Amino acid sequence: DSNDQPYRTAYHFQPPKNWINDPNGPMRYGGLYHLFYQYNPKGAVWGNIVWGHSVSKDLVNWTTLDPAIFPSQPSDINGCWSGSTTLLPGNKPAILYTGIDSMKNEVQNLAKPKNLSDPFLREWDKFPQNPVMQPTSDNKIVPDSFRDPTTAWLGQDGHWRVLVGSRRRTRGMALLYRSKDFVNWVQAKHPFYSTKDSGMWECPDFFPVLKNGQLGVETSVNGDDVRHVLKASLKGHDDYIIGNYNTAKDVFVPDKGFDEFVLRFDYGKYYASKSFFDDGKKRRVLLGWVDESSSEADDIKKGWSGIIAIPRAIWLHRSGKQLVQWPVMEIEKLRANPVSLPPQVLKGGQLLQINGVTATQADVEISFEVSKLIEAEVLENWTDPQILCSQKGSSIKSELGPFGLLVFASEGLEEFTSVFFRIFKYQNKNLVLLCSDQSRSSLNKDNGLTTYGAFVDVEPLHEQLSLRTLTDHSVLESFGGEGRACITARVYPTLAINDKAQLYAFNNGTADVNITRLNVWSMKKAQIN
Ligand code: DQQ
Repeated sequence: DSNDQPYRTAYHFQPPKNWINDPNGPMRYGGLYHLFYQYNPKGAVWGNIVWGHSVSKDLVNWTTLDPAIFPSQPSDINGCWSGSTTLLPGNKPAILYTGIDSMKNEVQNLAKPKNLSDPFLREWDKFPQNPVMQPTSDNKIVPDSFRDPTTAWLGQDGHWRVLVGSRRRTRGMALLYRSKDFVNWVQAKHPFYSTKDSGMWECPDFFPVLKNGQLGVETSVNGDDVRHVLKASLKGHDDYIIGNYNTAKDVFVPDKGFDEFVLRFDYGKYYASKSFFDDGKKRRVLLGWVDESSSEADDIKKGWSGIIAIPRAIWLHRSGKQLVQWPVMEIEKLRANPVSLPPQVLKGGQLLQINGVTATQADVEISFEVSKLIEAEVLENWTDPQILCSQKGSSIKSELGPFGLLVFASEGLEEFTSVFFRIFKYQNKNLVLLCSDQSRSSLNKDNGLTTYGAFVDVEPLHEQLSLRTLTDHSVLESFGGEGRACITARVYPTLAINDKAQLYAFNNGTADVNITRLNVWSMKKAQIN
């Protein structure tokens, strides 16, 4: 009941109880979405890892099935870690996953559905000769840094390719393997791509995006109308590089000046994500893990840990310089009781309460227009947007900003989480910062209260500043600039829970700003489990 479980989410995916981390092998098969995930059947902390399994018709409502992959062979007896699905010719799914073998080495294993006519694909047969890739005395692979195979793609020669995350000392990399039959895999001579000091690459992902438009393409597609994205999960963040995939040479060529990871899917808490091509709606969908920020003791008390972020459609921004992410449209089915406020001025120092919504479970869209850009605070230099946001929280005034939303706010504002913009002049250009400030989110200081920040590549002279924030009891996902900057955060208010939470728009800057659009919906509970 929600009084005992004020932090349990109402429309974010999580299993009935226990620990989850990485989403694994998402796919659409026979019109049904499958989601597997790193799952501990025995408790709310990481351990005893198996592949949990849930299915959905719409990426919103989910049914939980029995775990699909669990330790049973010498090659996975110490754990069934992350991996992917690939649809083989004839629409036959195959799983590649990392097993922790009896020597505690990381190896890659293959599994196929026992019965293809079971729409739920409940049972999986492991290839008896597993593993299909492993560290040997001559391939120089570090046995504890060889994991998380990607979805495979077909090359020009009709052979399969797959990437596996790895490292050599501190140099992080994706190793390339090729196979004719999906069973015998041969390691390529050179790593597919690597970067200095990035450390172990977890959960790599490699996929094409169309140069134009929002549709997605199947993972093996290449050609003049696509670019390629290489993502790795690095020390708590999912970072990516955009480039071209030269099929003939089998190499990834990043854009000039962008050969390191400078772009990030989400500037908050979001990790080990995985994308898949949805052949129903012809889009690429991204799923990511959102860890708790609470203490382990609190996780054990509530009996669960970890959620999956709302699935996001993902495509290349028309600038070609970054990706755009937007919650899948199906989530809008949960919108109820719309509240719209007319366009209005939000004065410097003003706090505007938005009534009539279930603030703990809401979808909020707000857009701002600023006029006096001349007044923006001049920034001499900066290093990291997160540090800027930490130094300049929601109560630090400047000329233009902070303005945005207070979510999960208690009646006397003892607790609130703020998501806001701040505009700077930097080298004579306008620089837009989006912050998610959790520092005042809870009176319980045992929780992580880290502030997050990102720059949004919008020109506020020509465009409105838009923000969409989804709130769900202990999570907020914010999308700035129509999905050009995303920040996800976890919060555990003690007062602003259930029907006690309030929602506001605020402007703590000295200059007035215009609210051009403000639409809010209470979100219905999804049917999960
Ligand atoms: N989680 C899995 C690994 C992966 C890590 C283990 C990333 O396969 O590298 O649960 O969160």
